[in-house]
Amino acid sequence: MSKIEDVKAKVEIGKSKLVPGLVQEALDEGNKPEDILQAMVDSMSVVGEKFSAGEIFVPEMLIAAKAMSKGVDVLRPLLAGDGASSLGTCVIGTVAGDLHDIGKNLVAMMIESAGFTVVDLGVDVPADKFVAAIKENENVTLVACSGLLTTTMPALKEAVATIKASGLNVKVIVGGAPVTPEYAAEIGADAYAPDAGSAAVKAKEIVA
Ligand code: B1M
Repeated sequence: MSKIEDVKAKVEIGKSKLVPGLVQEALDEGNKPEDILQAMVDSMSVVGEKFSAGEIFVPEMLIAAKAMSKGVDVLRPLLAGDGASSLGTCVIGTVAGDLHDIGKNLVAMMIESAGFTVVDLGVDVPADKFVAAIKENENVTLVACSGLLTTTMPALKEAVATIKASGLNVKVIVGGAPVTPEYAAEIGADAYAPDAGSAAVKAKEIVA
């Protein structure tokens, strides 16, 4: 088994203590950080499929997510760029009722590397907390809202509507597995991105 396959296998079974060392070994073997990250994202897809099939349950999903987060910590300095910020501040969070944060954290990392200062509100963020954060922080140009559940898509809609209704001059980008470009347009977001890399590209475009 290659080191990268080993990382994938250990994330799937939630070996949090082993994953950081294996990620480092995969890097030392010359694997690209992007490829190691993709292997861990693939692990989470397998975990999701097993959950859907009733082969594993919430605790197993949770420990796999923890293992991936530990692996991402090792990659962060290699993926995050120099963080020189000139595009203003991005307020980011996962919408109300939704506790998924791995994708949101990757989006935050890539947006930061694109040149934004990032204020991360975490998960389960009510719509009015996004608005409060825009007011409380300096030079907020962008709000990024993540949603991973079909049941929290209405919360995404409410977040965008509340931010827009506030009249504050910010752009809003949305994304997450159940979100489509059509839904993003329908709820009045300024942009949609399917993954963290394209979220950073779109973020720069809409703020420019
Ligand atoms: Co949950 N979960 N989960 N879960 N979970 C999913 C999402 C699910 C698809 C699993 C499944 O059934 N196959 C399913 C949702 C089904 C649906 O709504 N259609 C699901 C469910 C049902 C649930 C619970 C309801 C289970 C239960 O309790 N019965 C529950 C809900 C809790 C809640 O939020 N209120 C729940 C709980 C959890 C855990 C807490 C145990 C854990 C999350 C831990 C954590 O995040 N710290 C968890 C996990 C780990 C998953 C899976 C397995 C993995 C998610 C993940 O991290 N993926 C997931 C299955 C799957 O995704 N295949 C699943 C890796 C990550 C890199 O991808 O988050 O998609 P993702 O992010 C991508 C893109 O979506 C995009 O870029 C990212 C990277 O490129 N993106 C953006 C994300 N945000 C963006 C924002 C943008 C742009 C792009 O702009 C702002």
